[in-house]
Amino acid sequence: NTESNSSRGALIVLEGLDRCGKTSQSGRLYKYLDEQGHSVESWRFPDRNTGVGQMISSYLANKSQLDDHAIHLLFSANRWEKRSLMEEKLKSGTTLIVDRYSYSGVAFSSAKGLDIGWCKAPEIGLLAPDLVVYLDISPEKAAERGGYGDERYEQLEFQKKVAGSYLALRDSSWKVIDATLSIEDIEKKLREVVLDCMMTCHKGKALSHLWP
Ligand code: Z5A
Repeated sequence: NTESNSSRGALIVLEGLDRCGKTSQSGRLYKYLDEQGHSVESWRFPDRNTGVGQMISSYLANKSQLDDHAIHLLFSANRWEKRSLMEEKLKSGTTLIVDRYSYSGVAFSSAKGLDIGWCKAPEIGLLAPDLVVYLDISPEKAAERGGYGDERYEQLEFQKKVAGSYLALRDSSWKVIDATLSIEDIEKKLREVVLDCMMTCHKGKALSHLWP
C-alpha cells in the first residue's frame, strides 16, 4: 500500500464546516509557501471545472436533483479524475493544499443518513493526505459569518449533522485548529503544522492510500 519517494511534495487537506475559513486560509498558505520559494498549488474539491464537476455544481445550486447515492459517487469520481495528476505533482516535488477531500465526501453524505462504510468505499485507493487540518467552528458560529447563500447544504440543521459526522471521522492524526481565532492566528498555527509535515515528506515519507 506504500511506495518510497524522496523529496516529494506534501498532500495537505483542509476540512471543516461551511464558512469555517478554508478558502481564506488556503489562499494565505499558498501565498506564504510560494513566496518562500516552495513549489505549491492550491486545489479544491469539488473541482467544478470538469464535466463531473459541472454536474455537482448544478446539484449544489439546486438546479438539478440526484439520488443521494448518485451524487456521492459523483463527488468521489471528481476526486478520481484528478488522482493521477495529483500523484504526478506530489512526486515531482509540488505540495498541494487541498480545500476539502474524501472526508467532506463521507461527512456530508453520512449526515444525510447514508451508511458510513458505503460512503468510504469509493474513496479506497485515492491518495491519503499527509496532513488533515480541521478548522473547528460550531455550526451556529459558522452561520453568523456573512450568512449562508443559496447552495443546497447551507442550512444550520444540516450543518449540525455534518459536524457530528466529522467528529465520528476524526482520528488522532488530524490537527484541529480553533477556527474562531483571528485569521492571522490561525494562519500562524497552520504554517507550523504544514511546514513540519512538508519536512517529513521531503525526508522521504512514503505516499500512502485511503483508508490507512
Ligand atoms: N461536498 C460534499 O458534499 N461532498 C464532497 O465530496 C465535497 C464537498 C468535496 C461545496 O463546497 C459543498 O460541497 C460543501 C460540501 C460539499 N457544502 N457545504 N456546506 P464549497 O467548497 O463550494 O463550499 P465551502 O467549502 O463550504 O466554502 P465556503 O462557504 O467558501 O467556506 P470556507 O471556504 O470554509 O470559508 P471562507 O470563504 O474562507 O470564509 C467564510 C467567511 O468567513 C468569509 O466572509 C471570511 O471572510 C470569514 N472568515 C474566515 N476566517 C475568519 C476568521 N478567522 N474570523 C472571522 N471571520 C472569518
